[in-house]
This record gives sequence, C-alpha cells and structure tokens, in this order.
Amino acid sequence: MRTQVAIIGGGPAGLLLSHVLDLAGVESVVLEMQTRQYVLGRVRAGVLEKSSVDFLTEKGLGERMNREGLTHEGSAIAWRDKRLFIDCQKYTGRPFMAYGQTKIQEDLDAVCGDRVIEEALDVTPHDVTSDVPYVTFTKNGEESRLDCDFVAGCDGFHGVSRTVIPQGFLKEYERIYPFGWLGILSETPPVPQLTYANHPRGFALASQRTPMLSRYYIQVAEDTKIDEWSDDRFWTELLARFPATIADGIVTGPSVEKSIAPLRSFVAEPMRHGRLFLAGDAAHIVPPTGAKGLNLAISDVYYLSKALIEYYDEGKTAQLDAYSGVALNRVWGAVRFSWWLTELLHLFPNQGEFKQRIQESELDHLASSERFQAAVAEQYAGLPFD
Ligand code: RFL
Ligand code: PHB
Repeated sequence: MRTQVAIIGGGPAGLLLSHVLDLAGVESVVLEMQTRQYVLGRVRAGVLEKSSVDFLTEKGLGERMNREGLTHEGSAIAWRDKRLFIDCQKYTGRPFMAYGQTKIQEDLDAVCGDRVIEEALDVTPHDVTSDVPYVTFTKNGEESRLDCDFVAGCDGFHGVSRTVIPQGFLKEYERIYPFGWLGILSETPPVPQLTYANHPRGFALASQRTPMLSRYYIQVAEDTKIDEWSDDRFWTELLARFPATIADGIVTGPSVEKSIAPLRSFVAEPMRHGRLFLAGDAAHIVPPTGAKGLNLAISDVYYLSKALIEYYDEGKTAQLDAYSGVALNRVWGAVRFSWWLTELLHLFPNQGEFKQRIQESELDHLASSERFQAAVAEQYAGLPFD
C-alpha cells in the first residue's frame, strides 16, 4: 500500500487532517486502533473557539454544527455567593460554541469513513528520518505495510508516534494535578450559561450539549472509583458547590453517561522528527479547565495541513519547517491559561484555608477589574490562528 500522508489515530486531529488534505487533493490513510463504534461513542470536550468553528465551517463541516451548536457570548465563574460573567463577545468580538466532540467525530466520520482503517493494531512508524518512511500494522492478524511521504502522529497521549522519537531529540514538560473530573451527561435542560465554580469543597462545572442534554463535572480525588458515585451522591455534591441562586436552577435527572478524566499538563517539544509530525494530544495535554484540548488539536491541524498542502502544491518546505515552532507558540499559551484557571478554581490537597482565600481574593480582583476580565476573555475566546 502507498499513500502520501499516513495518519496514525482517527480522533478529531487525525480525521480533520485527512479531510482537509483530501479537499486539497492530497492522499492520506488513517490507521485507527479502535473500532469505529468505540471512537464514535466517546464523550469528551464540548467547547469550540470561534477560530475552530470558522475553520470547520470553511472546510464544509459547518452544516450541522452551525444549526445545532449553541453560541455563547461568554461563560460565568461562581464563588462564595458571587457570580461573574466573562464576556468574550464584549471584549473580543469572538463568541464560542458549545458543540460536543462526539458530534464533531460523527461529522468527520461522515466525510472520512472510507479512508480509515479501523482496528489497525501494532501500528509502528519506521525510517521517519529518511525520505522513504513507512508504517506497519496488523489487521485481522495479517501484517501490512503502508509506504508514504510523511507520517502524522495524531494518536493521542498514549499513542505510539511520540515514542518512536529517540530520547535525546524530545524534551517533555509535565505537571500532574492531584485530582480528576467526574463528569456526567443527563437528559435535562442545562443552565443557560456555562458556569465554573470555585468552592471550598472543590471545583464544579455546569455545561451543556443541547437544549435537553446537560454536562456537569465535579472535582474528585485522583484515586476515585466511579462506582462510589451514585447519581444521587453526584447531584448532592454538585449542588453544594454552586451558590444557591445557581443551584436552584439546576434540573437533576438520571445520568446517561458517567466518566472520570485525570488532569494533566504536558508538552513534548519539538512536534516534528524528520518526516514525522505530531498533532493534538499526541504532543500536548491540557487540563480541561480552559476547554482548550480539542481546540489545540484543531489549530495544529490548521498549521500542519497548510504546510503539507504548500509542499505538494509548490514543492516548498518552509511551512513544514516552521510547523513545530508555530504550533508550540499557541500550545504554550493554552497550557499556561489552562494551568492558571485550574490553579484558580480547584481545591488542592493540603492547601489549607490560605489558598482558598487567595483564590477568592483573585476572583474578587477579576470581578472588580475590567482590564483583568478583558485579558481572561481574550484567552478563553482564543486568538485567530494567524
Ligand atoms: P484523541 O481524541 O485521543 O484521538 C487519538 C486517536 O488515536 C487512537 N490511537 C491509536 N491508533 C492507532 N495506533 C495507536 N497506537 C493508537 N493509539 C491511540 C485512539 O484510539 C484515538 O482514536 O486525540 P486528538 O485527535 O488529538 O484529539 C484531542 C482531543 O480528543 C482532546 O484534546 C480532548 O478531548 C481533551 N479532553 C477534553 N478537552 C476539553 O476541552 N474538554 C473536556 O471536557 C475534555 N474531556 C478530554 C476529556 C480527553 C479525555 N481523554 C483523552 C482521556 C475527557 C477524556 C476522557
Ligand atoms: C464540556 O462541556 O465538556 C466542557 C466545557 C468547558 C470546559 C471543559 C469541558 O472547560
């Protein structure tokens, strides 16, 4: 088998890259280890920056998103009995959209389906520093070889692509937070605004998917087992973490999905090794607090697809050579912002009341300073890709 770009991983980064390349006449094959059904069933992120919405729309993926996605002018932060609206529209002119990653995955599946090889096991890139890289994999017990010009590592944090880069070439930065997020989906009307809460019992978040589907999260200890959390226990804890004025408006109901995500900041530099290019979670992870993970996967694909298309159309390597630096510049901005918001809103073990008061004082400062709000809005809304 031969293709121009072998893409490892069929999550949002891998499928979007394949789709954008296809629109430009560049061939690709996507190797995904899971079944299609499994990939389509995952519940993850839910917030798209305007730049992401614009890019997806420009690439013909906006039909359902612009119909079903819920546009928001900003989001709210609650602490003690206070509530502050961070107005992205007012300060940046850039609203964001609540549209589930599950739906994006479906929209991408509809346009990429025939280029994806699902249940591709033991996927391994070879000779990526030569001009003739290739990828081997096993499907139904049979080994295959895919020759290519480039390999795109879009296989998430636990993928294989990053691991083939020899130690001395890669620098990794990591911070693991001592807690996770327990999330549920429930078929109940969501609160009108996406609302983050700082509370002495821990962080909470009220988010949404559709007018009849809500997404809620609470911070839990890192060793938490999901069976310890009945729906009743979840709702009681969630409501306790919001001021009464907000909690009174939360409609509870049976959960239709429940999962725990760990929180981590991670960056691997550079995002290129020879003809292997990393994109999305394969190269970086952010805690979900700033809603940046999926948006970074999309911005990486924006830069990488442009660079590959320039190479095939004009024979130039300038954008490929610049890719890692350009992508990492945006990545570090999002890593810093997600880290800052995580520090501001979560209960850290053994933090004592001191840190709680510092957090509340910073939130009071935010509430009293339009300049501070404008800076937060700018980072939350996200900057244009170029
Ligand atoms: P993905 O979505 O992880 O997709 C990678 C794909 O690669 C496949 N794969 C392999 N395929 C072949 N061979 C191998 N050796 C492979 N190893 C892995 C995987 O099966 C998968 O299909 O990465 P991508 O495309 O870079 O997209 C990134 C986003 O998915 C991610 O940033 C966000 O979803 C992060 N994230 C969240 N972000 C938010 O902004 N808000 C959230 O609420 C939120 N919740 C989450 C999340 C990520 C989670 N993960 C990865 C554990 C909740 C979870 C559980
Ligand atoms: C979500 O809706 O899943 C969501 C929203 C905002 C975040 C993280 C997750 O910061």
